Amino acid sequence: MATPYHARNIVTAIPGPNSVELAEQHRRYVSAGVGQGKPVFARSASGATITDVDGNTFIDLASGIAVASVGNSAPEVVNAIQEEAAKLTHTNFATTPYAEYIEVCRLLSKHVPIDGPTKSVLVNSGAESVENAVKIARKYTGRSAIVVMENAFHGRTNLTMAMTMKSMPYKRGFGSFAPDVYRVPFSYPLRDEFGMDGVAAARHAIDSIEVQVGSDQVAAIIAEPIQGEGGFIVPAPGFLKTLSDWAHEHGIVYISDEVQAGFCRTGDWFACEHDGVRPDLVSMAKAMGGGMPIAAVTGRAEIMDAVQPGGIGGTYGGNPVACAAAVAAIRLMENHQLDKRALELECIARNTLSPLVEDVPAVAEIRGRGAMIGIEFVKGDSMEPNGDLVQRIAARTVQEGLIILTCGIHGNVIRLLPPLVISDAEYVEALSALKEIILEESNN
Ligand code: PLZ
Repeated sequence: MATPYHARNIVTAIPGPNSVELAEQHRRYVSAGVGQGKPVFARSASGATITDVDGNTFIDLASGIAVASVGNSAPEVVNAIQEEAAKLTHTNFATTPYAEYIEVCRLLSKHVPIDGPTKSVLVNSGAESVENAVKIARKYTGRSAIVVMENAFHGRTNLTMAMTMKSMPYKRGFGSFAPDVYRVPFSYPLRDEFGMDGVAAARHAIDSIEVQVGSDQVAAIIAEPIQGEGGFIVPAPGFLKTLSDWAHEHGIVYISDEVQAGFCRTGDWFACEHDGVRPDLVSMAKAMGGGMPIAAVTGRAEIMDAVQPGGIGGTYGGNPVACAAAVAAIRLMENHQLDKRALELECIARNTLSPLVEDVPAVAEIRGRGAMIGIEFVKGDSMEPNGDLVQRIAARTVQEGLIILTCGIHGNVIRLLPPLVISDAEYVEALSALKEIILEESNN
C-alpha cells in the first residue's frame, strides 16, 4: 500500500492473535443472529481512531453507525458520565423526576427545525423513537395508516420491521408484521425515472398514497431525509418538501427520521432543514448521546401533548447518565459548530474521491452531504449493483487500517460516517487509502 500510515498503526496480521481468540469465544457464546462485524475486537477508542485488542489502530470512518460524531470517548462526555454516575444512576423519570431529562428536552427544543413550542419524550434507541413517533401521530390524528418509503430502514422491533423494507436480514422469518403500513417510492435520482425532478417524484409517491389508502386515513408519513441503511440515497430537490407540504394540507403528521442523519452530520443540525422541510415530529438517537444509549421524539407541543399520561415512556428512557452524556455531546456540537465542520469534511471527501466517478467505470455515483457520503458501485458500465466488489473493498479496508461500513438494498454502497472531529490529516489519510483500494480492487 503506497499511502503512508500516520494515524493508523497496524502491528500484527489482521486479525491479530487476541482478536482470533475472541472470535472463537464470540462463536461459542454470542447468538449467530447477531451480525458478525469486522474481524478485529475493539479495546479502546479516542477521537477518530479505534485501537484493537492486539494494539492495532484504525481510522474510524463508521462512528459506530453515526454515533461517535463528537468523537469516540470525547473527554467532556466521559467526565459528564463519570460525574453523573457518582450522583444518580437511575430513578425512572416517571417515578422520581430529575433535572437532567428536562435539560436534554430543552436543548432538543432549541435545535429542531420546528416552528412554535416543542416538547419531547426520551427513550433508548432509534427503533423506540420511531415507534413512539408513530404512536403519538396515531393518537393525535385518530387515524391508523402509516406511509413509509421504499428502501427505508426504521429498526428491528415488530412495528419498525414492518416499516423497514429489506427482507434479508431484517425481516425474513420474523413475521407476521404490524398492519396498516403502506410503502411508496422514494426519490432515487441515479435510478428512478424522475432524476433530479423531486417534485415529480413526490407527486408519483402521493398518487400511490391516494391509490393505496387515501389521504384522510393517513396518520403519518415518515421519511429519512437522506436514507441510511438503504444506500445513502439523497432525494432530489423538492421531493421531501412537496411530500411534507402535502402532508400538512391533509392533516397528516410528517415525521423526519433523523436517527442516522441528524445532529450536524449532514451540515445542518437536522438533515431535513436542507430541503426547507418543517417536520411535525423528529425521531432521533445515535449521535445525540455521544456514545450512550439515548433517543428522543421531539415535536409540536400540541401533538406531543395528545397522549394520555403514562402512554409513552419506559423504565430507562432518559436515564440520568445517558442524559448527562447527551447534554455534553450537544454542547460539544454547539461549541465546535460541528454542523459547519461536516461541510468542511464534505469538501475533503469530494476533492479526494470525485475523480473516481470518471476513472472507475464501477463507481456509479458519489453522493451525500457533509460527513454522510456514499459511493455506489455497479458492474462495469451497466447499472447492475455490484455488491461483490463492495465486499472485497470492505474486506481490504480493515487490513489497511480503516473501519468502514457498507449499505444499500443490494449491499453495493460504501458509506463514510467519520466522527465530525476527525482531523483534516486523518480524513485525507483514510480517504487516500480507500481510494487506492477502490482503484486496485476495481481492476481485479
Ligand atoms: N432509523 C434512520 O438508521 C438505525 C442500524 C443497523 P436503533 N440504523 C443502523 C442495524 O443493523 O441495526 C436506524 C436508522 C434510522 C432507525 C434506526 C434504528 O435505530 O438505535 O438501531 O434502534
